Amino acid sequence: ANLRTDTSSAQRIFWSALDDQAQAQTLERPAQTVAEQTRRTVAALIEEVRSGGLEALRAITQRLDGAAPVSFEVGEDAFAAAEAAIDPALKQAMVEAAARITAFHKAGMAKPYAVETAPGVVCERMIRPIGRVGLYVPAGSAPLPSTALMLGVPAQLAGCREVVLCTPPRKDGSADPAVLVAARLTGVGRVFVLGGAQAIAAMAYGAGPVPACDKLFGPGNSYVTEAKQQVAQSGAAAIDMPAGPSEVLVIADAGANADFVAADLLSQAEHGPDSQVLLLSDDAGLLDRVEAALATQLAALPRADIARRALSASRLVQVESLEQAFAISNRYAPEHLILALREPRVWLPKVEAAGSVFLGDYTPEALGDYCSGTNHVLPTSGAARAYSGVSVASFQNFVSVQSASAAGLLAIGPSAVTLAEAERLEAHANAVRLRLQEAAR
Ligand code: HSO
Ligand code: ZN
Repeated sequence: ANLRTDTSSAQRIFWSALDDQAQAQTLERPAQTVAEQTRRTVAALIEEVRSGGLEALRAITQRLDGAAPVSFEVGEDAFAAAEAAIDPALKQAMVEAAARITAFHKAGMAKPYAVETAPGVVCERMIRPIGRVGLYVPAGSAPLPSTALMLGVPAQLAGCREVVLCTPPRKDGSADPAVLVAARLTGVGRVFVLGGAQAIAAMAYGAGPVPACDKLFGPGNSYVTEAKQQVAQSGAAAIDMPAGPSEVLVIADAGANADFVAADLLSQAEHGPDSQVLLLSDDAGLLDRVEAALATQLAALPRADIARRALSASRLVQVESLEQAFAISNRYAPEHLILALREPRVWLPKVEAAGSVFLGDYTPEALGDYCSGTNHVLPTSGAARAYSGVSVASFQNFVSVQSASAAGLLAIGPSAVTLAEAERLEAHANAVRLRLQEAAR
């Protein structure tokens, strides 16, 4: 049941032929354990930035990126040069994507509300932007200006007072021009050409020109992810969500287009060798066709090496029914879930846990990655069971407010006294009793 044709193709699996343990193994993400070495390296970098400030940022950047900028902050001239340098078609595509991301995220914004919970007792919830936020836009194997849009737009809609962005330097020490244009488009205030764990440390603690931020957002390599984890743990800054390698799960029926499905699997696989790709289908023929299409399409990809490595750890699973496929998907809780089904919307109620769902043959994940309007910063590694993708709410605090009149206190105060007495918290009871006496007079 566990056929492996060659190292460049995904494993073929018959779900029902597997015992419980093998099924669990099939859905396991590769070990996410951070090497002790990585943990220590990151801790040392954070400490170096904390104690050394600007000088430390220079020394680390010289050491790791091979360039020592005098100033890490991107100036007006660099923004202007970036505007001039990028293809107008790219600029236009980013403008349109930003507009759609804005439209979708704005429609989903929470509203403040007030409820009278008893006569004379009003409870409210007000919304405040998180003051200072730090966005990280990776540029490892490829710069991701789309990530600047995905983080910048909701930060702007939330109205954060200060939005800073860090992105790693290119070989010549400058930032990717498209990332700079994307940052400007979304109203990011300050951009620093600074990458890796040192950027996360700088945004968490403040270092050199980089201000300390309340919350940090964005994807990154294992050092960035570990640094976010460490600054969050120490209480220096909050973070958006736990992060792991990107992943997609496709559920396809017999009528699915094998070329489309293969292309979607490969678009995830090309992100990195550790990307997760799963295909579930109740049709063996479809799985055969996708397997063939994978081989053909893979050969023509510039990032074939990366995609091949990701594919070798990926799985094509034959299921007995689409119901079974949804049960497996919910258990796996994928970051991206593509429903390559004839009636995808009919199946949608079955989805219990997923970061973002793509319905039907004409909604590739790549649309959501760039420009449908949804966010592409999403929970990975099964976090979708309890975490949601980035939204405006990720950049806001929700503050509750209550106010009671004398009548309101008389109405609910006795309950508070009873509860306080049950908990043997006499001062609590007194705080209410004193006022009850006063209000009753
Ligand atoms: N699929 C990635 C996002 C991305 N794709 C950016 C292309 N650029 C993680 O959701
Ligand atoms: Zn992608």
